Amino acid sequence: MPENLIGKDVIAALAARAAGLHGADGNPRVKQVVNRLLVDLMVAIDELDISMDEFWTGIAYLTQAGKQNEFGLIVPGLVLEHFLDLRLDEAERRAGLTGGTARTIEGPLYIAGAPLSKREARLDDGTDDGEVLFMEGQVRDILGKPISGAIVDVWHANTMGNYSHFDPTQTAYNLRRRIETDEDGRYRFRSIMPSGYACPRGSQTEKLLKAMGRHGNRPAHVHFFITSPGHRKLTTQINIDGDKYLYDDFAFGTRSELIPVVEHVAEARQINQAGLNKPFARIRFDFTLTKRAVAAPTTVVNREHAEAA
Ligand code: MBD
Ligand code: FE
Repeated sequence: MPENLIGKDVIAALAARAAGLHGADGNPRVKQVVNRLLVDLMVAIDELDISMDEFWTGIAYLTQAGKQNEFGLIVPGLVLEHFLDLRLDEAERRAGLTGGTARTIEGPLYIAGAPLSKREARLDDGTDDGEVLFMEGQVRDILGKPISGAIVDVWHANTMGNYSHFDPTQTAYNLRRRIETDEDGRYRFRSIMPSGYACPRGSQTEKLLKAMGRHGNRPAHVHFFITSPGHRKLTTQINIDGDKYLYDDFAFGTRSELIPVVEHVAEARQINQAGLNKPFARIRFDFTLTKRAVAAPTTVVNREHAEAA
């Protein structure tokens, strides 16, 4: 069939009717968004000459993706979560909000309610024989003043690239903690070096990426939410330097400001001092929060988050 079978005016009229634009009832914002998306979709179908089979293949794909709870994975894989970050970055820049630690995507694997402790925590349950990782730093405001009582909510994968809760073989809240900074704004934790995540074999996400000629791997990383009253919530990650996928992240989350130096400590005295009997890794990373501001869109995102049983 030839493309462009339907006039743009006809498409506009159909979308307006389907989105209820002619009535006063319903939610105006939903109507506005649905109308626009319908117009764009019908124009795409018409201009790309999308066949009935192609269309229904797409619907079957999305139906299965929903059943398997994969939209949270498809969104970053199709760069949309990073795109939302870029928009927020630009809105902040225009509002004159600068100087904070770079944000990057939350991803789909956060769960709420991790154990809370003061100043320090151990994240791993001791069952994963990965390289021991000590990470520490300070949370400060943009003037350099330490922020005490900030919450560092940290989560990461194990040496298989899997996250507790989503991986039923791990204990509840393994590699997930909330740490309250001390009087000097400091936090510190012991954990294990994570491995990069890979989209599940046979998943809808993997099928889509394959069809694009892409892979579904992320470099090793550690996620953070940093919160403090009076400051903007920061959602970010650090990436582990040297990872093969450092600049080839399927989720587009890597930012050059978020790749700290990883010290590999092999000196006997330091190993002893750390209470260990083998070499370990150390990362120092400070977070800078900007002040809460009315001029910029909020950084608090209301997303559905599971909680461990
Ligand atoms: C992850 O661990 C992640 O951080 C993202 C963004 C997507 C999939 C898995
Ligand atoms: Fe992750």
